[in-house]
Amino acid sequence: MKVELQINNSVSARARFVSWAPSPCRIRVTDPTGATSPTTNVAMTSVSAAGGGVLLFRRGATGAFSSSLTLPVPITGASVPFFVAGRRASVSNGDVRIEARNGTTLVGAVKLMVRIRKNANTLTPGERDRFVSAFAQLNNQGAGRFTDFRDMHTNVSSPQAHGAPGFLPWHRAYLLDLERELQAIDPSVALPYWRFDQASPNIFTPEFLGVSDALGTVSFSASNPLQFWVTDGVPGINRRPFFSTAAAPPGLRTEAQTLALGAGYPAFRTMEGNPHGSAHTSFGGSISSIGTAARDPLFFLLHCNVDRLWAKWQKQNGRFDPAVAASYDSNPGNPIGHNLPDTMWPWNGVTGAPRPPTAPGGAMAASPTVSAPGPTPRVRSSLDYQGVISAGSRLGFDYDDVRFV
Ligand SMILES: [Cu+2]
Repeated sequence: MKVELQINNSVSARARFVSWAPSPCRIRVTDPTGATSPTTNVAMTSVSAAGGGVLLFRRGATGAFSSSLTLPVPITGASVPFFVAGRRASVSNGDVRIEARNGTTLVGAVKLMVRIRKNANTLTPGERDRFVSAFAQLNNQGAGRFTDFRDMHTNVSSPQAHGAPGFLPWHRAYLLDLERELQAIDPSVALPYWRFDQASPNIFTPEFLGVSDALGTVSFSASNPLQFWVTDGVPGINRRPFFSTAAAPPGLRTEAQTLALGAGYPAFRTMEGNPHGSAHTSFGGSISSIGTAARDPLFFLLHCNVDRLWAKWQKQNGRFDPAVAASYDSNPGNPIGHNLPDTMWPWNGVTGAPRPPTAPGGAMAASPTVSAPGPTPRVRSSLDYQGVISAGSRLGFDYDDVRFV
């Protein structure tokens, strides 16, 4: 007997990535040879490489998870649904597998990755190098697709993304679009975050995001492909920290202070000023101004932490549901692009006032693992990123310290 395991309801190897939020999966018999009854029990377990990912299973869309799952599977070839969730994050692609057994006989197996956004300061050298390599390839010395991401975040487009409640939803979509492009280059990559309220000395190294001299010129090790970074036709990165990179920048709200801003979104979104803005202006150089910030790869790690803080606040206060008033700031005076039903620029392709004159980059990148938010995300598409309210809203990413259960 043989079975086929479909992760994220797909036979594609590109879909064999899970996070904390459960992934819909299917099992079916592809070869019934040796089966003695119309339905046969198949037991699935999670088998980890050393230090690798760990999986949990459950049969339905609700209920408790467990470390193994036995399902009755018809030998006709009809599919049986189940769910898989990450329990421990992977460090490399395929470092955990599902083994399916009929009795003691192995009848199927697939390798997966529990792909999770992690603290950049604690990445393994392998995780760090794969991220840096994918990011450098996306930039391709100034000739790559990264140009679109740089052009999405400018002074002209700023009102689409800043100074109003859509700040957090817009940047969540922006990071997701970028991360999906990185994953198209290397599917094992997840965007890491810079916890700017903690010392993160391992980020500001020659092997990772580089070391700044007194003028702000960032240098890299000979093996770091970010040494070839080019934006707006200008080689290199200018970043001048006003703090010791062995410590955290001073004057920023800590995570606890940020989460304590309030249980309603209007109070929480004041974090756009501090810590978000304060993190940007703890440097001189491009990252300190909206119009140029996206020239610096560090920008995306900074914003990943901003997004993580929002995720953590959502989890703490139960703020995933766009229909619950406290999940958002639905002021009737919000500008276009900042109301829950509004489509977001540039993915909507809309140009001309009150939208910017151009819409770089086209539609939101598709994912092999999830269908949301679709090519034209709306503000509300960003809220239920784990699929807590509606499983179909799951965006396919998770943070190491923001669990599903
Ligand atoms: Cu921004």
